[in-house]
Amino acid sequence: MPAIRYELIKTCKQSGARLGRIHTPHGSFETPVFMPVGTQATVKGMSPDELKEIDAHIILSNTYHLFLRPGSELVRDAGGLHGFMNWDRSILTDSGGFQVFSLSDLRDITEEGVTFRSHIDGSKKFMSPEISIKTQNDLGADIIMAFDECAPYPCDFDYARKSMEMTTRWAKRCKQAHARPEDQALFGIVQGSVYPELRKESAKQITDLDFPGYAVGGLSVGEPGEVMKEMLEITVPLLPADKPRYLMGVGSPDYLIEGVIRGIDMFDCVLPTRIGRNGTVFTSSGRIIVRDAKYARDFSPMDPECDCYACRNFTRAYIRHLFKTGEILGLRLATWHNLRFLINLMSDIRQAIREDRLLDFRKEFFTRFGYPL
Ligand code: PRF
Ligand code: ZN
Repeated sequence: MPAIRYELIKTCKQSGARLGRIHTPHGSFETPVFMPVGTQATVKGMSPDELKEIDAHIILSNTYHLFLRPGSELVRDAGGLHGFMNWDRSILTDSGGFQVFSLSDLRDITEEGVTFRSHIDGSKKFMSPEISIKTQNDLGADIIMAFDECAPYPCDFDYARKSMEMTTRWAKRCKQAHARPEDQALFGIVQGSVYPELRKESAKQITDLDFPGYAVGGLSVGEPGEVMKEMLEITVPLLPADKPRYLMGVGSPDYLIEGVIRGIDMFDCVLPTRIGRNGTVFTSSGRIIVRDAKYARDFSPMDPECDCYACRNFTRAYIRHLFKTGEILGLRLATWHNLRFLINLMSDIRQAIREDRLLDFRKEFFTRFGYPL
């Protein structure tokens, strides 16, 4: 038995977007889905019960961070990530193939793997496809990711080609090293930077390896939005229709919608939690900085149209006060609301797919939110 099953429920007649359902050993959820990020085995500021209250069904955690601290054997002995953090729904772990490039310094990349310095204490560490998979087997997430190289942007063609080809060889090694295929689904990752022919070649090489799901990596790393959309249009049609497709590191409302329209089923991003902690929140008419002086006497909720605990119970004026006084509850409420906002958005997107009107939905949402059409 494979670890997960993807069920394609329908495609939107207006946009081609997919409505589906993923079944994992820890439950099932509808797609397109947004996965809140819990880097350190916790979604910052949110308890597992609170995550359930906002209807989160799958969260993401990071191999890189847990490998450095507390170490994967400790997590394994605590009952895996599920037991350690007391989250009994689905989990996906990223492989470290992005964080090792974005967070650590003094990286030395070879065919064997990556030598880097820990961002915590500066000590020298080594990560390879085999070590990433062993670590992810210990962590025990339902979905695990191949160890890839996310090429920087910009990046010349020659570097991007060599990097993409090495990512394919690493993906093969990941598949070989995977010790729990029956209860953990290993996803392959397409790379190729912003070069159409490399994207196509990568999609071919990675799908030839036959993974139970595929991610599009290497995007949302600083390239123009038009380029990201073009890369999705080239890549996604080359991925098999009977497997889930995951766009890594995307979570702004406009790109969630654009990604879904181009056939993506899964997303993750630190954006809602990160901006929430510094006092920026999504509303149905765009982002606001609730810390701003102009909200000092605003006794309306963060978003009058939102059904979350924070919006049902507290005002902008109060939440601003919590931020100004450095109270913990401020970041918690802003985080709570931002996550609920994106989870509601995905639910609205799924409803629009059901009713074959996702392009109309995009137009309405962009107009209300203040994005250019
Ligand atoms: N690879 C991995 N994780 C990622 C990315 C990637 O390319 C990205 C790129 N946006 C985010 N997270 N393994
Ligand atoms: Zn809210």
